[in-house]
Amino acid sequence: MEKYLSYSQEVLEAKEKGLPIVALESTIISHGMPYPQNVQTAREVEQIIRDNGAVPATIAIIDGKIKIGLTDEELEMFGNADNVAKTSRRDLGYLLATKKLGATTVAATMIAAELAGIELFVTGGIGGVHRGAQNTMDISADLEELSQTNVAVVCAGAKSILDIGLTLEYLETKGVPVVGFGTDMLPAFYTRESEFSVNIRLDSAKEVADMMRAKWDLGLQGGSVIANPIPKEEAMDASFVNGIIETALVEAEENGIKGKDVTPFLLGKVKELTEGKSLEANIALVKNNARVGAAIAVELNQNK
Ligand code: PSU
Ligand code: MN
Repeated sequence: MEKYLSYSQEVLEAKEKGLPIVALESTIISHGMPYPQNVQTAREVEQIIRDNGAVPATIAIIDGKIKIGLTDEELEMFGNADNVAKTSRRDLGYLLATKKLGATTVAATMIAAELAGIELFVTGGIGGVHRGAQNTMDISADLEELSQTNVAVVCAGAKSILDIGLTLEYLETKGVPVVGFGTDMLPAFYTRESEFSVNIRLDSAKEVADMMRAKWDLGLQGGSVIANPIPKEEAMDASFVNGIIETALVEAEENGIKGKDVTPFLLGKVKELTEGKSLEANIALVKNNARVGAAIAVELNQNK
């Protein structure tokens, strides 16, 4: 793997010392948030992870290597450059071979984290089954990855640009545990609740780590969705944000947006139509996930 993996100094030292490590994705930086809030958030999230006893490893594809841990200049580059490819499972080989810049999605970050021996990954939102997927077949590769790659993913639930019910059905079929962290209801990213309940509720980092360890000890492949609700003060009004999402979906349809461009288009539209309120919520929930994720990584390091 040395041919393809390259660690930052900080992550390398953490590995040598056996410290808990938290993986972070780079698509959220390059395609999920605008500049400069993307870079600032990425830095703050890394610091929150350090402050909570773990070591951050932001993952991206640079110059034929999967980088595990980015320098400050690299973070800046990913936040600012326009030649960065959104990278999922299918793209990894191509981008490494051609030495292009790639920002890793949840799926690709999970693959990289597993290769690097990292068991926990923090992000904002995962991809899922899109509304209308009965016809479009637009189902994120993130869901397949969750079923086969051994990394626990902390997120703020599934957002209603997706069909949340079908996303849960898909995860159930694939045997992926969906955990409500301190909640009985699946959070819907911008809001603390959706109309869907989870069937596993856990209230502490240790309980999550013990669940993952038992699953992996049994040899059951795959990760889990640890759904952590956005903090109360930052949550958006459900009918307001859902109305805006409906508008964004219509615009995506009218503009013929397809494939990997769908999710970034919808996120951008929602940000525009909420006049930035969705971006504030997004930043707050990622930071909140970083706190919870670091705590779980610490526990996973103890029950190895
Ligand atoms: N949801 C968000 N922000 C994001 C993404 C999803 O709230 O940045 C990104 C993640 O990288 C996720 C990807 O893995 O979008 C899913 O893309 P797709 O739906 O094309 O699989
Ligand atoms: Mn898709």
